[in-house]
Amino acid sequence: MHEFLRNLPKVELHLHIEGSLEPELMFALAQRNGIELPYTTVQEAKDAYHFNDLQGFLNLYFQGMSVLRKEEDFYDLAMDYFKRAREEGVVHIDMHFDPQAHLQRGVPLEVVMAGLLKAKQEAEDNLDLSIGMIMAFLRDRPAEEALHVLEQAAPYWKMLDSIGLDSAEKNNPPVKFVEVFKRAKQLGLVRVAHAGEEGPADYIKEALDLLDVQRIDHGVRCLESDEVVERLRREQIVLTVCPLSNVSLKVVEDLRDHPLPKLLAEGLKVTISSDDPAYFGGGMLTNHVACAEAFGWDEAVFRQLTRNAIEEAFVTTQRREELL
Ligand code: ES4
Ligand code: ZN
Repeated sequence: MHEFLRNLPKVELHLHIEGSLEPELMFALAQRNGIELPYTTVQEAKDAYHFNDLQGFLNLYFQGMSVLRKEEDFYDLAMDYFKRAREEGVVHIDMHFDPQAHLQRGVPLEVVMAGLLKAKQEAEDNLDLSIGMIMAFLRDRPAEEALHVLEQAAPYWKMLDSIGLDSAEKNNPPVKFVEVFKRAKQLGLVRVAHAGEEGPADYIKEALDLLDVQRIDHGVRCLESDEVVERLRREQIVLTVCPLSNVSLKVVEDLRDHPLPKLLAEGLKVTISSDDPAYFGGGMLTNHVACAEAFGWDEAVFRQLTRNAIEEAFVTTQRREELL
């Protein structure tokens, strides 16, 4: 099964590139940029990666990315992950990135975009890996700030596949971002949002109704509402489920208790992603292997999940045909 899963050409729809920053690279970039870290060794950093909830993780995630300052840092961050993912048999990645987390620290949008776009170009030219770009907004920051960043990103609109909504979900309902998503729609941008990870099933409904999103990131709490499940099934809205993330952030206690089998049994369009591989115990292959062990799925299940991801990935028609 491990060999099958390694060789399966996998498509990742839910990945925060800043969450792919491995401690080894974090230390190298800290040294390059003369930045002090709260850890003295790679092992000490890894030992700190135990979370009680999403906010506990976010604190370390924002701390970790403080080493990203220059264009080449963003390039190295992305290339490091792309190479690793390719070795695990990943053929496409839709990558979230968080401009506000960098703007806040005085890193210009141009620096972020230049580094990430260069890595995307190189991955597509040399690694046979296609990359989608999802510019995400931090939902625990004001909507006005998100709107401003969206306008500031005008030179990059045509290079974006979608906008997204991430960070602390509780008490930051989708409705807060209606204006931002309306503007994005007006600009012809696709929209996705995290919903139903730590937040209630209602947030999934809100994201669909008020933000007009094409995908729900996570969405596992949909099972708390028959109405939401029915809606997701009828419209075959894709859920980008991140199994090891859900265990790390205690959305579920143990992978064997994860609702993935239930979501599949409900006829929902499920996919598997890693979310923040450097923080949650591994990338796409590790997530797939963990699911095989926890749920006893056969090859056919993984083929179906991969087909779901290919159908929903931000790729050209030609690339989709190559992947199918
Ligand atoms: C995130 Cl809401 C959420 N979940 C996982 N990783 C993230 N990075 C930024 N927001
Ligand atoms: Zn996420």
